[in-house]
Amino acid sequence: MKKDIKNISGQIFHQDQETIIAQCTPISSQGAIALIRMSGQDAIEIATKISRLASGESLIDRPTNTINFGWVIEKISDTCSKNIDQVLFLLMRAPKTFTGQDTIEITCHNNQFIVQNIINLAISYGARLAQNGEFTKRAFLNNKIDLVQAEAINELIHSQTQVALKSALAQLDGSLSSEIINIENDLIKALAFSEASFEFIEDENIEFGPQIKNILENILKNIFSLKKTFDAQKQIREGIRIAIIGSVNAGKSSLFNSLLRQNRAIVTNIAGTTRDTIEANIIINSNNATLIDTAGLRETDNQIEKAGIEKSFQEAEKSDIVILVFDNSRDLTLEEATIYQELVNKYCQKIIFVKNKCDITPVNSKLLNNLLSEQKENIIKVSSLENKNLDTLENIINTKIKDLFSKIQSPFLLNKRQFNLLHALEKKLQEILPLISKNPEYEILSYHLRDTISYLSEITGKTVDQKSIDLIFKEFCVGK
Ligand SMILES: Nc1nc2c(ncn2[C@@H]2O[C@H](COP(=O)(O)OP(=O)(O)O)[C@@H](O)[C@H]2O)c(=O)[nH]1
Ligand SMILES: [Mg+2]
Repeated sequence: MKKDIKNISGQIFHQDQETIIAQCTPISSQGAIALIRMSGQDAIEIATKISRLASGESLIDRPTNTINFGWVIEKISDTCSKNIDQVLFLLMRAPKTFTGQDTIEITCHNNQFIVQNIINLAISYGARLAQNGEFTKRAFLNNKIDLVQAEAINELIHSQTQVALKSALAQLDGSLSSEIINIENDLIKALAFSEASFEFIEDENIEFGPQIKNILENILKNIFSLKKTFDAQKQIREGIRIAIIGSVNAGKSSLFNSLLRQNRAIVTNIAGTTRDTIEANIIINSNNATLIDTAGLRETDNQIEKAGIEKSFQEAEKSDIVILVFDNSRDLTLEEATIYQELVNKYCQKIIFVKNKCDITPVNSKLLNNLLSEQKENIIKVSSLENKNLDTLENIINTKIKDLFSKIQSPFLLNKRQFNLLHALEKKLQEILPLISKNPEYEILSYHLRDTISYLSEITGKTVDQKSIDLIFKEFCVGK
């Protein structure tokens, strides 16, 4: 059953009225309670059929926004029923609900048999299982939230770092949306100037071009700074990557193990082959990070293997922080020095320079010292074997993480879709700017400005089409 609904800009969507149901809490054996959510036109009626309230009332007669204690029951005959679980029914009537529809939330005991029984019972009375993100999609279609906010809910669930969490919360509040609305208002202002100029076409003294140009240039500046945060933000949202790079035998794996042991909150260990990389999740300063141990530069037949070089550079590129490890007990070879120099030139900002094996008396390391001559403040001497100075190394890692975070301001962009749309808008504005010459053709200008406004509303979803909406919500988990 579908109903046509209009969104803010008058677009019509086919809204599903069917009653949907899903478990909202994670499906796991841990945790005392589980939450099941049901939304749609028959939600309250279905819940009434599968419920018996302790008060003796019927759920359907209860006022909105009430918590009702009782049982989920399965009717066996007209006179006989069996209890499935003792639960709380949260009853919320449309339109003041998350989805904008009648909603029932059932808090039951967290046992998969109980949860499944309740869901199956509701289905037997006409509900159906919700698809990924379907609750949020309904909230969007009912104008409860815009697309940026809907996407923020998804980000919130998947946030890997504190900063990502904060930013998703800010987006939920509509901070990016309001930024977009500001740009939109400016574009409308530019359009208004352009339209007004039709009327003063004969009047040589009135010139709107510079004003329009000014507005567009300011918008471009705005877009530029929004876009700039995207890369940093993306990596941080997914968690920081810290790669350990260096020659074979420098002590990378030992350092990897020592750092992991110090940070006991190891979640997983994803092992590749010894020739490949090993990754482990660690939590540094309540942020999720991935520590990567690389195979390193290996010399065979007096030549460093190409694969090792490529892999090291690839990892440096992908990572946010690089721990470049040198063996303090030997000098670099000429070939190594050249390769590391290239790495340093390319990724200097990311690198923490580590001289390992400082428990051994150092040799005269001319090439190594030469390479590090400009990094004096950035070099740290450690011993992975004796766990010497690892705390200092961790402090340096923490400072680097803080630096990365401080570069990001809220509101910032959340995903590739938003980034691409802003990029398209930027290109379009850059095309329009040259049109504003001494005597611009205001009709053409107006046409293009209208076009840019439509680009923009795609970010918040005001003009987005049904197919892209379906795609966006598919990324969500069931129950959201
Ligand atoms: N003396 C000393 N030996 C170390 C230290 N770190 C690693 N080693 C030794 O160096 C060798 C290579 O270490 P490994 O961690 O496998 O190096 P990788 O090839 O860079 O991963 C091993 O024999 C380690 O015991 C250190 O800080 N001091
Ligand atoms: Mg190793």
